[in-house]
Amino acid sequence: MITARAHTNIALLKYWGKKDSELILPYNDSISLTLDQFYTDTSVEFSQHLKKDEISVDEKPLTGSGLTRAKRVLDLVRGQAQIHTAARVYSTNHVPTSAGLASSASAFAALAAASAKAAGLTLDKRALSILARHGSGSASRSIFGGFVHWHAGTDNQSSYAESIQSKVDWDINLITVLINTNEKKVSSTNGMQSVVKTSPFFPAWVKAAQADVAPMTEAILNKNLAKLGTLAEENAMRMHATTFGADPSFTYFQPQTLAILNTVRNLREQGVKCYSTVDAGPNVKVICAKADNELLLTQLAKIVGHDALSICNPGPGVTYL
Ligand code: 2P0
Repeated sequence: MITARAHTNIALLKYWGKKDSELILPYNDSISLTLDQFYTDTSVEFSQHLKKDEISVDEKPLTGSGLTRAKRVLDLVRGQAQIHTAARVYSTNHVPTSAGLASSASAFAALAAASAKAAGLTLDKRALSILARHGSGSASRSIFGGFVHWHAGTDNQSSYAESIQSKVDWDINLITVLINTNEKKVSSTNGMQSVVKTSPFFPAWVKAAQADVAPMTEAILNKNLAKLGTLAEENAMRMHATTFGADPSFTYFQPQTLAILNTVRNLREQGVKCYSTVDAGPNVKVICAKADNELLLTQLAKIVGHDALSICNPGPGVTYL
């Protein structure tokens, strides 16, 4: 039995739209920060005693599209290792819903790493990233720690993530602001599909996101929080603009999302280096320096209360336990 641990990540330049939904090839490159604290542990063994794959997540049998995607990853591993045995998979998410973060990135990164090793494969991180991508696009990035760049690529082999800066030795962290834990009405997979098909803003989104890859990489390497945060906030707003333009129009924003975005902008006008990003849901992540955490926690708590806030630091890539 092999166990791997992978952490969640937050995209600073987002993945939003598939050019190929079988291979999960995105339209544009994305850049993320892997977080500490929130992770998934996944154990895998291939056994001749099993008739079919047995997969449980948090002690419940996996079903639906999660099961289809997990089997896709296991089938790829079996193909590469030239084995035909079924697998037993136990996965535990340490991603509290109270943080408002998704667990698919950490889950599929941990599954890719654990299943490859359990099948006797020795894959480098690029190959693991390609494998994880078949489970969930954002999982390709969780193979690596710190700041990570997922190259959109044009085919299976050219669409992978790599490290920009694995050890983050400068002052940047993130405050997660939980607004709603209810399951969202439009999943990311369906949301991006609708936007690709119907939003006239989609091509402009892809162009703007791709144009920001070089400046974002430079901001990271120069440890420039203001530049990084500005680019990340602009990128998030452009991603959400595509949803307003879709037919039918939709949004992940809720009233409190806008209240937090406004507070962050107001504080920035007063000189605090803080920037918002929002994924496919109502929750906000505020990018800031540790030195400003106290002030931000106080101001944000006025809107959502202290229990809705938690601090995340840069975290490591996938490891074996
Ligand atoms: C991201 N998101 O870059 C973007 C920003 C949501 C908004 O990756 O269909 O769960 O499994 O490839 O990876 C969420 O999408 O989508 C996501 P699939 P995934 O983090």
